[in-house]
Amino acid sequence: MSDPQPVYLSDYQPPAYQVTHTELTFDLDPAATRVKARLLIERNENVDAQTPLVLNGEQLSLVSLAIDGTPLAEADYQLDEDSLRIMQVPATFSLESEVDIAPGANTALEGLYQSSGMYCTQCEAEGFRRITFYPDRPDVMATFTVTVIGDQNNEPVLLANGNPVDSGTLENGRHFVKWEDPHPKPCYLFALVAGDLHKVEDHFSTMSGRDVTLQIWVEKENLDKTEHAMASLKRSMVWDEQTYGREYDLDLFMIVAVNDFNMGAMENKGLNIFNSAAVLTHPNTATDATFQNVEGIVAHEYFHNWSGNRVTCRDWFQLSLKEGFTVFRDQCFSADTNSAPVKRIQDVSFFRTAQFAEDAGPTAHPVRPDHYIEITNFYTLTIYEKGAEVVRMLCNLVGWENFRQGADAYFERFDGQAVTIEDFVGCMEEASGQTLDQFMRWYAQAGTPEIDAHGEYDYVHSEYRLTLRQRTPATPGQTEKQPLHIPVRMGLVGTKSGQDLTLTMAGEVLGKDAVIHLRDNEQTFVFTDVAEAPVPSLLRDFSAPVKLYFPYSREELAFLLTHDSDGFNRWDAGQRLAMLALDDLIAAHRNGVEKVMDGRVTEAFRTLLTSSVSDKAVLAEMLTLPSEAYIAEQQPIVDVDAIHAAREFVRQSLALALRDEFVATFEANRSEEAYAPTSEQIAQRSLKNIALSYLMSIEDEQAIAFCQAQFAADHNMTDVRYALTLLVHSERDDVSSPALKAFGEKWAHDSLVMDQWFTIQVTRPQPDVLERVEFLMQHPAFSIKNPNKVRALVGAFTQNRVNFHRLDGKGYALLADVVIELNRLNPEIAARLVTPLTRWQRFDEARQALMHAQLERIKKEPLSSNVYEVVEKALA
Ligand code: B3K
Ligand code: ZN
Repeated sequence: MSDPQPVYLSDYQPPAYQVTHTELTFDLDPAATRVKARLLIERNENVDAQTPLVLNGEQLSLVSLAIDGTPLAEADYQLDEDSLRIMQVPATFSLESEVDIAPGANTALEGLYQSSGMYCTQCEAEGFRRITFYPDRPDVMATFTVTVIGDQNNEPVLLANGNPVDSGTLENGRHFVKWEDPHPKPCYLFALVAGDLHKVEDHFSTMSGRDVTLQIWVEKENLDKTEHAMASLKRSMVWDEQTYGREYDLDLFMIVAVNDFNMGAMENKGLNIFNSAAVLTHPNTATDATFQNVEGIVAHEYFHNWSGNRVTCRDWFQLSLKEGFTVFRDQCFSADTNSAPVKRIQDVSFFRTAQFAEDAGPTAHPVRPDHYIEITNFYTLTIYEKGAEVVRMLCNLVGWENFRQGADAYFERFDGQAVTIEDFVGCMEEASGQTLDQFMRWYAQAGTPEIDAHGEYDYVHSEYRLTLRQRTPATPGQTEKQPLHIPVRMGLVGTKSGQDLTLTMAGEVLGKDAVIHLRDNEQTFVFTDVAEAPVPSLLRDFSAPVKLYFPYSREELAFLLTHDSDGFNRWDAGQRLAMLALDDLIAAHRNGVEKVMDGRVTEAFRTLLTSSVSDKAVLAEMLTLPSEAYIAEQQPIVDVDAIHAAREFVRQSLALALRDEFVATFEANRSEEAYAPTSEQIAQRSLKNIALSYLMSIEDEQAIAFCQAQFAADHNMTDVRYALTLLVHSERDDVSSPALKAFGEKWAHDSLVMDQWFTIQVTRPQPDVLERVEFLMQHPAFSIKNPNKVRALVGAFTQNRVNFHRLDGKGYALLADVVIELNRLNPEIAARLVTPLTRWQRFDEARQALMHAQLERIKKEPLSSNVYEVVEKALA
């Protein structure tokens, strides 16, 4: 077997043939589903008549093949493992094919497969080629007519994209439904679902007064878990009309929940398919975080109807065209719907931890990659989240009015087309009159830019000189980096007044909050008429996805923590202050020196807890210390034990010093009110629970009693899960075990709750966790074939830093075992799961060797292209 080869963006060629209409008939059967396809095909202009027709096809068993009704002889075509080549075709013709596929044996969850007995599909990016022979590329867009035939008892519900146009009964207890989708679409947006499903139905009246039927299809026992998704869907529809002027375009919009799904959800035209974890909620089974996640994902998939479906990507290198833009849209929706500052803090906090790590590792790639082996490996934080940051910068650069005008032009001009990132940015250039050539480098250059900043106040001339220097570290395959256009939003906070000072540059008054543009490697910005010595507040609201270094003193950070007018930077000042203290403690731990708590952090926390920060959600974020993963990102060599010890020391010191304040905060925010996922309630619960977590870090009797009471009160899953986690993570087995057992017994029937039960126990800091993972992998509620279970148990374990990185290497070996098994069953999930091992270069020599050895062991296996690509990069 030869090694898989990369595909290059520079090799892009338009398709030689277009499919104008696609007719499919599925006769469902787990072992042999017969798929009949009739494709109306046209040769494109200027294509040589001798050009063969090449179709993709994998794992299909060909039954028959005909052109315009005439069967093809074997000599007329070539069939190999992944393609079908027909040597001679007319300029316009219909291609009829019949193939058999085996959805019951499909564990990769790509193409047509079965989940809990029902049939469903996942075609993005290249799954359609496992359904029928087809030009499986997004720049081939066709209208679809689909007939689904199934068993009346097992599959009473038969769904596909668009509108149902016919149905009826057939012989042998079979029946059919015929669907028509009038909007031309690429085949990655095709979907089919069949099974014993039940629906919740609602209606939406669009801005032009059309009635749209909304349906959420679930297994019967989940009918009471759909309310929040439905409400979120309706809010998304209103938001897209009001914010982007975009209306839904079919009479029916369906969401289906399936239990086995590789990702969160999929935006198939008119028939979104969701991982059940990303759509089902109930106050008793889902946490606040899940409620918010569901709202965001429902919105994201709905927004794709325009940013992705009506206007799609020319090729998969343009993936961020739809994903970055749509993440930006869903982030804005959630910010408008809930608390904007908290949404930004949470997004950036996650981004700086996870995307920065990706961008600094062996799989770093640009927002628009220029080559890939397996596109499935590129559904990454860089494509999604960094892509969204780039669109956000673009929006801020041109201003919302121009951005909206550019978006209107984009949707109108390219409706029904498959386009590129240049087409999108071009619309923004046109709308704003700005040239964005340098800005385009954000799409091409991988790695996180770093800005070194320093400032000087000149008392004599009342000037503040701010010097910014940028550099982007080399990334694999990209050693030379060019300067980027980095918008830095900033203010100067007067040290006497505590107020933002007016910014004047070259005689121009910019206001109290302004954006300066760093375009060169180094630039000095001179602010005049600065009446008092300022502390600069830089990169407000995280105005660019960069690392910004400024030599702040702890006093200056404490000052910004209370005085910065930018809520995001107030939070960030707190994080920076905590990081300085943590750095000292990590060093102390490593050197075996006694750890001493920095009193300035304690005082800052006291001020936060006692002054009335009005937004409780923001306060909860400010009281949250940087995560171990984030702290690790800041260290040259990651010392997992020192990081854990330092962070625990800070938590305990704060709890001891501010015990009364935490108790008061906890008690003041308890509530008997009926659960609702409102911003107010969520904020209050977060604040109460963060206080509780500090109290539990010292595990005194009162803290344990608080936790036990909250657990026993069983008021809602957010509070139950929080209390349970603290109890299970406690040192005391008499506290930990009974709660865990009670919860496991109570929720044995609920798969999504059992996922939480897995996660809670394998994220304990105590050293017995690895054995517990091995034990739980044999638990009846676990299945290696279900991605949610794998993530909840094995994925969660790899985030348990002290245990996964044990020095005997058993954590790494366990992960490698699972990756090797999943490589055969589900390559997409295997390739994602292996990520922590690919970061081996970040650790000490002993761990490096252990991780490297496991990667080598994986590499000896016959690998899927997915795992091959990741492991190959990690070992390069
Ligand atoms: N577009 C899908 C991605 C599915 C790809 C899986 N290989 C989800 C989303 O971004 O909405
Ligand atoms: Zn998406």
